[in-house]
Amino acid sequence: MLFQTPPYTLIDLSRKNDGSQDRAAFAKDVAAGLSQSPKRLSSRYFYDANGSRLFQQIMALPEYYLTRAEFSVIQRHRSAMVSAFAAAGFFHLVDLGAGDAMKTKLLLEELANQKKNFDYVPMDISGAAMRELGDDLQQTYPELHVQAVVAEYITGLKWLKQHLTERKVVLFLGSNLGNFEREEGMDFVRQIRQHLQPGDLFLLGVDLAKDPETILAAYNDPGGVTAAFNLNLLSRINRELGGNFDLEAFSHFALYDPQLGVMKSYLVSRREQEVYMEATGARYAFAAWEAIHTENSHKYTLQQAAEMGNKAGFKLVTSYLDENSGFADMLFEVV
Ligand code: AVI
Repeated sequence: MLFQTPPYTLIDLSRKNDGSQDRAAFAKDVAAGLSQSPKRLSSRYFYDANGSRLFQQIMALPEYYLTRAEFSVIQRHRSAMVSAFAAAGFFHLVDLGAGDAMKTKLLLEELANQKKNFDYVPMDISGAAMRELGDDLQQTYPELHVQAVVAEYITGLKWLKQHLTERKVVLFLGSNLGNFEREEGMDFVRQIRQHLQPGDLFLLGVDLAKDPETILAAYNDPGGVTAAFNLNLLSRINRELGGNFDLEAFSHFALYDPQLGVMKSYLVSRREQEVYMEATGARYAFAAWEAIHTENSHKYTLQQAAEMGNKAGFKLVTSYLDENSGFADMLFEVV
């Protein structure tokens, strides 16, 4: 579906339903996750309106270094990044999971200053975010050609391959790769590669392995914003699936495994209890101190991330780092 709103175009490839299919899939996943041992819930359900608002608050926390670090990477290296992107003339700048494009705007500004020849293709599952971004860019860069795509990653990548024939520079920023399991992350990078052509570029945001205390603090802030973000998953089940979770009876628990390089988040049941969910008509039993695993945030060494890119069919061009060498935007080229 195409909506012409000059000068930006909104391409909506999202699955159209009244929400009942999404609710049924959510209920099925929750029921499966709470019935297995150990229990788990997927972090992809964090991001309803409330969860997205809490994530915005997390990004502003002093302990959550990731967003500032990547911002600093782009600020320090934007001139070199833009020169690398535009070295072979016109390109499509594709922004996977663009959201409000807070960090990408630094690159857009630099591209505009250097008068580079490109167009911008933000992609996100949130239609509201893409409309807001389109309107916003229309004000700031009335000359910029923007095609905002509302789609899940793979649908968006397919559209890209079919509809955009010129050279592409794909951004996947924000350490979003870290929320995939290692194998899934590898598969995802491979999928990106399969939708690109030799000469295309891929800029990947990677939170690097560092002092475990620094990482742990980022996911365990004393003000409890991360705890509220994690617990919102239970509130969401209450709101959307008719659950009766008592939020006081669960607590957020986070731990970092420095050998595996993974930050793990849990919700721990503070007592023996049963929770009922209208959507399934079933009860789920919790022993005292039984935990639900809710999120993994994988950290990478530069070497691990480079290897992943190589295995997927990319060649590492360079790694742009922040001043503490704690976060990298790694530039790969399709070979
Ligand atoms: C979205 N993602 C990269 C965040 C992360 O760091 O794993 C989500 C998050 N979870 C807790 N705090 C932030």
